[in-house]
Amino acid sequence: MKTFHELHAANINPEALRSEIDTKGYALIRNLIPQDSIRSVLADVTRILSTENWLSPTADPLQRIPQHSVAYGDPDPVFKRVYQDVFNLESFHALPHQPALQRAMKMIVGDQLLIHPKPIGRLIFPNCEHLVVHAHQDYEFMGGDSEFFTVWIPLHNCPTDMGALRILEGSHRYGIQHHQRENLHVPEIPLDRVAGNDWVGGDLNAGDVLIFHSLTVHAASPNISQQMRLSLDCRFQDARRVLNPSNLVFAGESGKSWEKTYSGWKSDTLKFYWKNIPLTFNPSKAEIEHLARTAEPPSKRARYARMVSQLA
Ligand SMILES: O=C(O)CCC(=O)C(=O)O
Repeated sequence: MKTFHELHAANINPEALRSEIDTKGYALIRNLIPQDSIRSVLADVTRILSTENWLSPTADPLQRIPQHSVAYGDPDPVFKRVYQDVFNLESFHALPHQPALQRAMKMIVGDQLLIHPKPIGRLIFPNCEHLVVHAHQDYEFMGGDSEFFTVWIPLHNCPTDMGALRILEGSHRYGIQHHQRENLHVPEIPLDRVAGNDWVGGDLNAGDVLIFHSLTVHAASPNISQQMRLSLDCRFQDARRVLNPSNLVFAGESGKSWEKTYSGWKSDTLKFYWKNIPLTFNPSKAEIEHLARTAEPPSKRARYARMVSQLA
């Protein structure tokens, strides 16, 4: 695998960043986020994993050594419960708003930056082939306007063999690629059909960020180390571009809500921050209201009804 081309935080500027993403589909910025911001999220997440007995009691939780024979992943109900505690962390939501990251993202999308409010945390046990995320484009999952960007942030030094993300360079230039769903698995692009140049990868360290276009094909490397890989990925766009409103709400049946998420937070600053930004939705509120009355089967109507009530 070819090694990532890298930029250094001290030298970034809008032209360099945009040219990197236009030509390669990604930009790797080394040392962008201060170590203490990353470490506080890592400490909060590993505290939860430790309390849940996922981590070895004889090692420092920050080392992320799994308790013997424990390995969970989505959609296991135990995983979902613990993941919810991680998702509810105030520090987890604050990380995408970190000032140096916001500055870099404004260089790419402009001053009217919208930070999507639902970052995803990855709690990846080692040596679990079935939990490895395969090749896909984020646009397939997020919808809206394809001009959005994902930022992948490791919460610790993450060598390739600990499951770091890899990128198919130049793949954003081939438009929307065909995703296939095998059995009940998440849709993925079959490797014999994927369009792009070389796969690129390498070690990603605490403080580094890997930014890529919504159409850039990417995949996780298998975690063949002895430690869990913990990372966060979040999405950014120009607030004037359309947004799929499912990126703001909890449309599923889980009973998640922003009120529950916020219940233990100390500060109000980031609560519902997007409600103060004028946004254009696709599908629109009127279309979702219509779907809440007409969609088939009834489970879809219920899903749209939950969206309507949360967008009110
Ligand atoms: O971290 C992973 O395992 C997958 C991340 C990913 O697919 C993404 O950031 O879109």
